[in-house]
Amino acid sequence: MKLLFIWPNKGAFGVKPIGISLLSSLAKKMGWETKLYDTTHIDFGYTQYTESGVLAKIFKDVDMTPFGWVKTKVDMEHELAVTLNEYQPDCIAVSLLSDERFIAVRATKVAKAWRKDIPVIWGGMFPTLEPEKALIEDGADFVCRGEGLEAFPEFLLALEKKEDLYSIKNIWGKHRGELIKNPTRSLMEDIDSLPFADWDIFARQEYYYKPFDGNAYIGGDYMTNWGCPYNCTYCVNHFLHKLYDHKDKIRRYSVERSIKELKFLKDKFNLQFLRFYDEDFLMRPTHVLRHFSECYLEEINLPFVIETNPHSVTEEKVVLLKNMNCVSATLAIETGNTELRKNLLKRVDSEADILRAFKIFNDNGIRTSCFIMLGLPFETRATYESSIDLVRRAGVRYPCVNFFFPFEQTELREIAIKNSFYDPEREKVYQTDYPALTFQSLTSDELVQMRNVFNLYVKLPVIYHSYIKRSESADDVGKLLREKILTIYDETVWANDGWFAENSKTGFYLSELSGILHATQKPAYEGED
Ligand code: B12
Ligand code: SF4
Repeated sequence: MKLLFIWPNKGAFGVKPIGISLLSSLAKKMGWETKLYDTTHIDFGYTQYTESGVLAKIFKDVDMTPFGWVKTKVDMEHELAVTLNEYQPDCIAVSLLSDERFIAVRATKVAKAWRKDIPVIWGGMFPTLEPEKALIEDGADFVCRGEGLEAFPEFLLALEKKEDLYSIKNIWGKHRGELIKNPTRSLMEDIDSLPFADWDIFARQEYYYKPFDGNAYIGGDYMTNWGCPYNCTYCVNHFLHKLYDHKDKIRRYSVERSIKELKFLKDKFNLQFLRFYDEDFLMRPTHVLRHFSECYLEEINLPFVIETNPHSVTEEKVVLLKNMNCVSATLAIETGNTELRKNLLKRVDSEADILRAFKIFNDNGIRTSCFIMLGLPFETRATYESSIDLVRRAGVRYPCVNFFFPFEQTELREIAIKNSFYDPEREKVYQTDYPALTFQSLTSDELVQMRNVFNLYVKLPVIYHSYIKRSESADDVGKLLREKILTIYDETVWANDGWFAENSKTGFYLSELSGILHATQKPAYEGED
């Protein structure tokens, strides 16, 4: 039997989704042949994250084209139809997040036009959150609601044996015009029993190469801790807690299993770098991290990056990370405004936790990054300035600021709609560089400029701030000033690994900026002829 995975990827390069890797491995274990069709290489007309990130000084400009990071205009419908004809699958498995829905709908139409009776099953975050929309509006025949680790193999087995497809827990379907909603099963307990990730289906280099600090590395994608117990209002986790009746515990691969799998992947794919996707890498007892750290150092010893919550950071854990070759940690700050962070976002970490956590990472020489969401409900110029202020005080080396998007089934989406910041009738696709919400006191164009200069305010001394502010206006003077400020940024911040370093040219920079401002300013009175 043949299974075609479709990953309707809108943006990400350098990634091998863990869900597809595991499901493909499980299917192969059952004797199915698998193949992947994905849209990573297709230009759908959206600004790429890396492009807008370079503009906003979030990333260094690394030429990734030699590693296959190239998007082109492709007729997806034609390309997928060719794949279907050549491969002749028995089932189509689409894995998608919310912002990939529009591509998934197009791909599903192609599949159903190719063969009306081909079973198309959707899984991943969007169908988990909105199964009815996926089935009724989007054309999926089946949906996996929640975890697929046990449900999907059962589904494939039923398909293979031509048995009942409509009474499998987690799988919803349409049968003779009726919606079949099966109950949710508990999460799989023994995740150690899963087969190793199947990366053979990721056959091209663009899934592997990742840029880091100006260079490109062959990278691996891995997750050791599964889940997060918190309930931030903008995140899917509070929905997932309800879905699993609050019985979803944090699951974790044993140290032995992780190390064995990482060693296998490292050797097979010549890995040079690892990215851990645990929502909070440090959410584990210190003794467990110590054991992992020792084994990792001995068997794997690749540089790696993590994400963690300021709440979980301790000096002892960070020292262990440093010893095991952790090169970067990203921590969420989201907003510098305490009221918004605590009461609107319901984050558990305080400002003191944030300041303490960054200090520990900085003191131990691990590169830091943070997430900031701009354009949150109730955002104002003042809340924006408090974010700049907190990121400055925390000493974040590479701040990463993106726009907030109100994803389905989140509490913050409801708040955004109720307070007229977001119109669900005009649903947009998530873009890092354009606000999804609208505000009375800030225009979308102003917000775009605010994102683009966020890091300039954070990194450059206050003496430059009035020029940065003036450069937020996209008139001729603003554009010239911005150009100059970006050069100053390159010479004082990028050249010093993300930390501002005074150089002998400060006086020169300031006189240039002042020159631009004054040369282009019209005199108040030009005299009479
Ligand atoms: C790794 C990760 C990424 C990676 C890889 C993304 C990917 N395509 O896999 C990268 C860095 C690229 C990424 C980017 C983004 N991400 Co992200 N990411 C994650 C993270 C931390 C882990 C995902 C993961 O691998 N989980 C482990 C695997 C095993 O689970 P899974 O993928 O869900 O798959 C299981 C089931 O869903 C199901 N399943 C999945 N597919 C299928 C298919 C079929 C046929 C079946 C039957 C079952 C099935 O079975 C699998 C096994 O149980 C999640 C958080 C989370 N809790 O999931 C956020 C998360 C998925 N990301 C999110 C977001 C918002 C983003 C970004 C928009 C962020 C940004 N600022 O740019 C971008 C979007 C880019 C994109 N469209 O790919 C949101 C998604 C919200 C939503 N409604 O879609 C999440 C849930 C974070 C959150 N807490 O809100 N992300
Ligand atoms: S801490 Fe992160 S992963 Fe956990 S609920 Fe909050 S946003 Fe989601």
